[in-house]
This record gives sequence, C-alpha cells and structure tokens, in this order.
Amino acid sequence: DSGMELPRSDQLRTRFSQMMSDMYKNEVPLYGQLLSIVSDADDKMSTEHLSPRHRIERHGAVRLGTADELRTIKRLFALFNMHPVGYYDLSVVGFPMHSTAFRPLTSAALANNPFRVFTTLLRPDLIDPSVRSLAEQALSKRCLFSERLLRLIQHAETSAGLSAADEDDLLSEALDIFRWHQTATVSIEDYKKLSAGHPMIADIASFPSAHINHLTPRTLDIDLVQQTMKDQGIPAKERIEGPPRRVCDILLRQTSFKALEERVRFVSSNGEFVDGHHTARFGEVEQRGAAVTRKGRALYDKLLAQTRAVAAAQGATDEEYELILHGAFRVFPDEWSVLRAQGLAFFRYTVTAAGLREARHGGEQQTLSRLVAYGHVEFEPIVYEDFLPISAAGIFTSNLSSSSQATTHEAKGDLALMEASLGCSLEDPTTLYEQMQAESVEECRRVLGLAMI
Ligand code: OOG
Ligand code: NI
Repeated sequence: DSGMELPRSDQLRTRFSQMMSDMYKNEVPLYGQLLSIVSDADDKMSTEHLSPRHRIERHGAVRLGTADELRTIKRLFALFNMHPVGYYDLSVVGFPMHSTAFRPLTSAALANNPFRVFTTLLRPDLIDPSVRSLAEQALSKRCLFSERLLRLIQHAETSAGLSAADEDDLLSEALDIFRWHQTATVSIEDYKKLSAGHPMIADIASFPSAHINHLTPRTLDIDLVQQTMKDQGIPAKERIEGPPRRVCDILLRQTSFKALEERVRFVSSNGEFVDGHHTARFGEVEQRGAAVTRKGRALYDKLLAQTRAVAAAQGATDEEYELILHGAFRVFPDEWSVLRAQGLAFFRYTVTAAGLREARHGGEQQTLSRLVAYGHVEFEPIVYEDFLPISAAGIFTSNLSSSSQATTHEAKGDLALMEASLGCSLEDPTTLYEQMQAESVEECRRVLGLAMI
C-alpha cells in the first residue's frame, strides 16, 4: 500500500455501494443467499485471480420517472465520480423506456471501485395517452429527494468539499432515494391501469421512492453460479445472457434470479389500506471480460443475431440455444494474441523488465507489434465496464410474467431525448476504451524514451 489517499469522490462511491448492498441484503434476503453462492463459486477458483476488491458489488439498477429526477440523480452521482455513459434502447423489446449507465470514466477511478448504476428513464412519448396522464399525475406528486439532500448536493457542487459529517448525511439521505416502500402512492385501481399500460410503468410511477431493483456482484464462474441457483431451487433466469463461455472472456455475461412477488399496500379513496402484490426486485450476477473494438463489437452483434435467428427458427430450448451460441461464436478468435493482432479487443500495454533495460538506449520510433515481439512491452485485456442492450432487454423481460408490449407505434431509440432529459451529452463507451488503450501506449512510449510508437 502506497499510503496514497483515494480521491474523496471515489471513497464516497465505495461507501455508497456498500450501504446499498447492506440495505438490499436486508430488504431481499434471497440476495444475501446469491452473494454466498457467488463467494463459494469464486473460492473454487485459484486465489491468484482474486483481489480483495473482487468481492464487491459491481452494479445496481434503478428506474426513474421524469427528466427532473434524472437530472438530480446525475448531480448526485457526479459527486461519486459516476457519469452517464452509453445509450440503451429498450423499445426494441416493446418497453416504453431507455437507459444509460452512471460509472467512473478513468482507469484510475475504475481501479478504485468500478461500481455503476444502470439507470432507466420512462419515455412518456411511447405510452398510451390515458395511461400517460395517470403516470404523470402520480409522478408529479412525489419528490425522491429530501430538502436536506438537495441542499447538500448544492453545497458540494459549489464549495471545496463537504465536512465529514455532511458526507455522512449526504450518503444516508441518498440511500433513502433507493429504499423500498411497501405502501404505494396510488390506488389499486390506478395501479392496475398503469400495469395494463406496461408493468414497468406501474413499477416506476406507483411508489414514493426509486427503489433499487437489483444489485449485481461479479463472479469468475457464472455457469457454476447458474447451476447452483437451480440446484438450490432459486428461480433462476432460464439462460445466461451475452457471449458463450470462452477461454478469453469478452464483454459481459449475466444471469439473475427472477423478481419476487412481494406484498404491498394500496390506499383507497376512503383512506383504508388494500393489500396487493408487486413484482420488481431481483438479484443478478455478472462475469466481465475484455472490452471489444468497434470491429469486435460488430462481429459480436452479428454472431448474436445469427444465434437468435437460428434459435427462433428451430424453436430451440435453452440447452439448444447454448449449443447454437457456442457454434456461432467459433469464428470469434479465442486467443489474446489473435484478438490483439486482428484488432478485435482493447488492451492495456505496459513496459516489461526487459523493456526497461532497453529503455536506456531510447530511440526514434518503434511499432507496437515489434515491441511486443521483442518482449519489451506486454499487454492485458481492458475490462468491459458497460452493458449490452440485448442482454439488458433479456433481464428486463425475464421479470415479466407475460410478454407485455406497450409501445403504441413503431418505436425507435431516441438518444437526443435522453440527452435532453439528462441536460448533457452521453459519453461513448468505445471512445473511452480507445482512450484508455492509447494512454497506456503513450505511457510505454514515455518510459521507453521513444520518439514515437
Ligand atoms: C435493468 C435491467 C438491465 C443489466 O444489467 O443489463 C440490467 C432493470 O431491470 O431495471 O440490469
Ligand atoms: Ni443489471
């Protein structure tokens, strides 16, 4: 340990994710069980793969109702050094929503703690007008943020930093945004109308908070976790989303246990409580691999589309789907050196001991491939930090009892609407990986004393 202090915002992110985890374990005991399964599965891997930081949640997800809510969330998460990256269009599966992910941007901040929040926003333009006005009415009556929280955010933005006591307050007030409430803000009749529009509309608009709907630890063996969930009778999602199991993991593989049916109370017009049910909260695990280049992503998208088309045409079972997926991905190289040579994945380059010895001689210019071939520079894959739209859609739909389709017209993604709602533009994930790779090459150039690489 170098004794270097982490930036304040990175510390806040870590504390915030820990508090969310404690709260969620308390609220959803089955999530605690999933964490034990993951920890047992990872114990079976050799310990060299495990860093202490491995055992922390990697993401959570929330769903918001209005642009105002999203903007305040943006300001809050910025204090945790989390910023909106990437656009996810959920209208492709008939959901009247779109999403982004708030996450750290730089290699240094990601190394400190990569916690991210997949954040979904309702799209009123895709909702039937009668349901829309009901949803808007319900949403206009709630405020997710306490006065105290809003003052603390403002203070943090305009001053050099918060006192330790104010930071504690900020975190606990922030946690309240995501807390579960058993009592809905709407009547059971309105809840049913909202659900008929789409179950997600009811989930977003019927409650006083923006309850966290899942948290997701990272595992090293998602297939084992999936099997263990099934063995223990946990209602696991039928299939793992994303690429197949490989030697060289790429992108993101995900599975979950399905949302639980929970008791909630509705309030009727005469002030009495009516019992009902709501399904929203689940647990998920992820296994992360290398970030891929635009070329790698195009290949991934093509092979996944091919898999889905074949599986649909055959009416494939979940086991058959996995075989088809494996077959399709045989053309995606599965060796790091080949992935690198073909420009399919992103890598972080570092100078080796041999390279350092050579560095004294300096030099004019050198190609990266030569430096790698001489053993002066080595490389490791850059971890994918984002999400996958089709996987996210699969996670969303696995939590619906029926395959409800709410969108009323030919729905399309609307990046401009998302950016207008956020009040800023979104970072492009691939550009961030390009920068990370380029920074590592530049650092090698500097260390090796070369004029150019
Ligand atoms: C989010 C579902 C998507 C992921 O990891 O892709 C997701 C939600 O259900 O709100 O969490
Ligand atoms: Ni998730």
